[in-house]
Amino acid sequence: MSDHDHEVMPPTPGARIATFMKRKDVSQTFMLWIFFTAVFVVLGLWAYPKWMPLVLSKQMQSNEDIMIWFTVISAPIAGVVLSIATKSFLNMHRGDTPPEDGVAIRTNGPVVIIWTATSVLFCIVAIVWGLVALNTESIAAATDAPKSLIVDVTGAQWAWSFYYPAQNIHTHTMNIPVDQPVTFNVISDDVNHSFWPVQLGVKVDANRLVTTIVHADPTATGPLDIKCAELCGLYHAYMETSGAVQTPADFASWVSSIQATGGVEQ
Ligand SMILES: [Cu+2]
Repeated sequence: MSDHDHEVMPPTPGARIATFMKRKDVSQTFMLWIFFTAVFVVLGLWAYPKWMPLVLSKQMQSNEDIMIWFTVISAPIAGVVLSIATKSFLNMHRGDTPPEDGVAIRTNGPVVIIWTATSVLFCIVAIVWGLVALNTESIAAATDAPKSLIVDVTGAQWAWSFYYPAQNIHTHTMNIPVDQPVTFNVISDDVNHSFWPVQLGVKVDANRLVTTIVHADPTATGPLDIKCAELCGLYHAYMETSGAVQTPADFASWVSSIQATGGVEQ
């Protein structure tokens, strides 16, 4: 005999919900839902900013914001799935006679409408958010171009190299000054790579014969990890170098120290 057999349908939707919520399995699942939702909200708002890489640019800040808010928005949904799964697991039946299935909800009009509409809404928010960010970024890149520091980035199996045309220096580490927009002209000498200065929050393909351009606005000083984000052969995992977002004075002395040794970083 399952619980459902003795249920008498109350007359109004409000009374039906109240009866539904009084069921022990439902109230326990509800408490689990609150718990898991809270866990994910705390994870998004408190743990992510501690776990993610340093934020050294506007772009990295907006990446982090998106990660945090999407985690918070999806927390109740992950919570529903986990709470039902946990409750089902704890209730698991032992023995030869499985209980009857519960009432199907796939034919329940309001439930289907609510979950479809909610999913559509989330997708639209994500698409609009992404397109607005992309467009804002393109406008900023064009507006900032005249005052940007230019860095020509070359990927080759398996190292990055940099050329600063205005300063006429060749380097294998990449320093840039804070509070000045920077434009990276990225190309490859051989196979496809992907230029990824982690703490700047930008990542762009490095292709042979075609220059790809990416733009960043450094907002804080700190160390940079520069990696390849496209599987490019045997030593792909070791295709990394370092650098820093520096104060303008530190950047200027780094540049002149390289110019003093013939324009090539030792
Ligand atoms: Cu690579």
